[in-house]
Amino acid sequence: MSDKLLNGIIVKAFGGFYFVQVGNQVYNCSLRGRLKKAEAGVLVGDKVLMQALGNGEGVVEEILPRQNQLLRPKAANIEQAVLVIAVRDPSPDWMLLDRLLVLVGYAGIEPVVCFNKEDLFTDLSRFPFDIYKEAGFRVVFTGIHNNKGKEELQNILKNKISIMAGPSGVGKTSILNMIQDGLALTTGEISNKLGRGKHTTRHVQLLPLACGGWVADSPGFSRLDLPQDMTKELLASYYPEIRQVLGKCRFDGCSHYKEPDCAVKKLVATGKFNKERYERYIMLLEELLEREERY
Ligand SMILES: Nc1nc2c(ncn2[C@@H]2O[C@H](COP(=O)(O)OP(=O)(O)O)[C@@H](O)[C@H]2O)c(=O)[nH]1
Ligand SMILES: [Mg+2]
Ligand SMILES: [Zn+2]
Repeated sequence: MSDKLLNGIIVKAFGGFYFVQVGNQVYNCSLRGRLKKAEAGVLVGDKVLMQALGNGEGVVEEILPRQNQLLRPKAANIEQAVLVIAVRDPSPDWMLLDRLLVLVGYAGIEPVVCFNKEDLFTDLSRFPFDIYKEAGFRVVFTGIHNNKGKEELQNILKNKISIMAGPSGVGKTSILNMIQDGLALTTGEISNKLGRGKHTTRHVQLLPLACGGWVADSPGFSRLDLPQDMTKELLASYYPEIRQVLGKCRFDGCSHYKEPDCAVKKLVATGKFNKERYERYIMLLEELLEREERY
């Protein structure tokens, strides 16, 4: 037993126990009493100070300030979200992708667009997949049967705390298996403690990567609301296509919808902002406008 506090990160929370990783070791910790009353709770991803008690056990003494906090799934300090969409089976839900890009931007998390099941591409043309890269997003194509994009994704995940997100069936869990030789804790005691085998994605857990960093799987979902305090200015700010012509519309508060002389609509007309993606922007905007009317 030592009085020295260790810096760690909560990689899993389960049944009142908190699994804290310090270097290559994971401690099974309880919380110091006053932390149990903390309003937002203690979350996976929280950086903590802990006291080791021996036997691989410990006590979490302090939660360090959070960089951000996610509600669904519940996690803290997520830096990057890998938004996974299958090129086929299930067919791409572009509305969901655009919505996720907005939600991730709102949460202050860096998005990465991952088009999986690359082997199922039939069309040689990658349109409309390429419009995301052209818009300025980081895009990776993956395929689990030929390790397509494996190294690229490992590099993207390196030294960051990331989460996989996207509808179910697109291959989020398969992709994690593909990159698992990059997962640090694949054998031995620690991985048993983390219960990787049984891990169904209801509880978030951070899987440590051999190259440094962590990645969390997450359950699939199909419907997410825009946050209550989202504004039309904020919404527009998550579109790199709109950002590039910011301030060039005739009206200052232009929502790039029904206003005349709109620089964004000019981009759409000249094909520089994909028309379908613009139309999905309008759907999200209308969602916000309807909400304003209701209150
Ligand atoms: N053809 C093909 N199938 C894949 C690929 N990735 C995943 N799958 C399959 O898609 C199905 C759903 O995968 P899963 O990882 O469970 O998706 P999740 O719900 O997003 O976690 C499984 O049958 C996988 O074998 C891929 O790159 N190519
Ligand atoms: Mg899964
Ligand atoms: Zn405009």
